[in-house]
Amino acid sequence: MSEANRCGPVGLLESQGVTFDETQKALFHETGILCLRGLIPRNRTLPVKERILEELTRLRLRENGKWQTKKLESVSLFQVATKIGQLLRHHPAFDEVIPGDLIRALNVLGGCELSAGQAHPQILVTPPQKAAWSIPEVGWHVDVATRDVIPGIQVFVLLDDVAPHGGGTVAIQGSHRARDLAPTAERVLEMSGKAGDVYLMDMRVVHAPSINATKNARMMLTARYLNGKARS
Ligand SMILES: O=C(O)CCC(=O)C(=O)O
Repeated sequence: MSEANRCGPVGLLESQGVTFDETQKALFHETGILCLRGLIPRNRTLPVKERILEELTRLRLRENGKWQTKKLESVSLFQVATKIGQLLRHHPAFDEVIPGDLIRALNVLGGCELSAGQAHPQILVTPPQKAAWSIPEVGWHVDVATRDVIPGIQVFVLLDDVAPHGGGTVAIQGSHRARDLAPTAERVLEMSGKAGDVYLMDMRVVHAPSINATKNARMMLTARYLNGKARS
């Protein structure tokens, strides 16, 4: 498995804005993915995690701090996060997580003007699944079909620590250039790390949900920023 730690130096949330150095730009163009460790402070991720836990309690997916996942039993392991995402109510705190400075810096990284693809970010939650982790055999996809120019950049924020095999989104490095790359252990990058870490992904990169084989819920937030000039 490709170590997420290898995907780039710590990102900088400077008062004058987020900047990418040449190494980070080269890594993004080569692999289609860039990791910015510790970009977002905990005082932005923690309130969102708390709102999600409240929502899960309202939905009776959690009771007295324990998961109640019986009602999800008919849902495939790889569809659980999508199902929970549909049930969760939006909270304004979700809109406050991704800093404006990062969104502006995406234009530089993508080399084009990007704009939000959705009204609000999407929440990705996977409860512990009591299943063995392996590289997924199903679920690999791209969200847009455009191949010739970068169609957009998807931002993934870890709202809580996500351990390896803890349900983080998996992505095939280099698949923005060659879509048919097989998901081998060397190529597949698991979006794991600490709360506040951010992954940026060229939207041509083939990616998939993965099993959460740990005892902690996977909590991430994602938003897509689209290149208006790209056509599917
Ligand atoms: O991590 C996941 O649950 C899947 C995320 C995904 O496929 C997407 O956001 O397009």
